[in-house]
Amino acid sequence: MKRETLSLYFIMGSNNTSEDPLIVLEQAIMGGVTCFQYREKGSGALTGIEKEKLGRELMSVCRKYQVPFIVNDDVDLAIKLKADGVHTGQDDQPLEEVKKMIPSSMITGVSAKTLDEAREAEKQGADYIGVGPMFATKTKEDAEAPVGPSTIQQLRRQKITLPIVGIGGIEVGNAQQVIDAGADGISLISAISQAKDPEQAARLLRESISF
Ligand code: 3NM
Repeated sequence: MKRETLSLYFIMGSNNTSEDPLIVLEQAIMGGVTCFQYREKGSGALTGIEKEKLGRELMSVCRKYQVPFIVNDDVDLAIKLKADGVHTGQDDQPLEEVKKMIPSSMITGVSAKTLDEAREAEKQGADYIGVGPMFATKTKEDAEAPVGPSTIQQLRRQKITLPIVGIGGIEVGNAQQVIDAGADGISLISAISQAKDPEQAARLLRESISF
């Protein structure tokens, strides 16, 4: 995948916003979001047919603007929707198994924050890794302590060349630190999903980083 696709990577599920997620996503894309992940997790998250329906609708917004649509964790849903990609965590199905289930064209992302995890992701053919939490976050209920941008710097020093996105607590004021550490992009939920004006929030985030 092109590294630029990861530059402003927006993640959202129905419980990350009090507005209509379809409108939030469209506005975010207008503001410059380059990649989207559908992450339906945590309290009040949709399941079953409702989860699928919202996924389908969000994907059609992405398609309209040719922004890749990636499904978090739910490999079956990614396959069913013909999503552009799937993102898995360390506690989810191993990428090796996921790869056997999905079309070879599908983008695969993995959460990895240690050198071993990053090397394993690379070995198993991940297209990118997500490293976090960069900073304190209230969005993920089971988030661990922040590891900071220096973690990305260390992975780069250890010759991890995979595309990397930083995640967790990223906002306008700290985004460039993540890029300076060696990331190809910033991924975030609340800085856009909770913003009064998601389009403007996305634009300011995009403008706050340079490579
Ligand atoms: N994963 P916000 S942190 C989904 O560290 C997620 O792997 C994380 O939300 C990780 O941008 C996180 O609102 C939450 O902080 C990101």
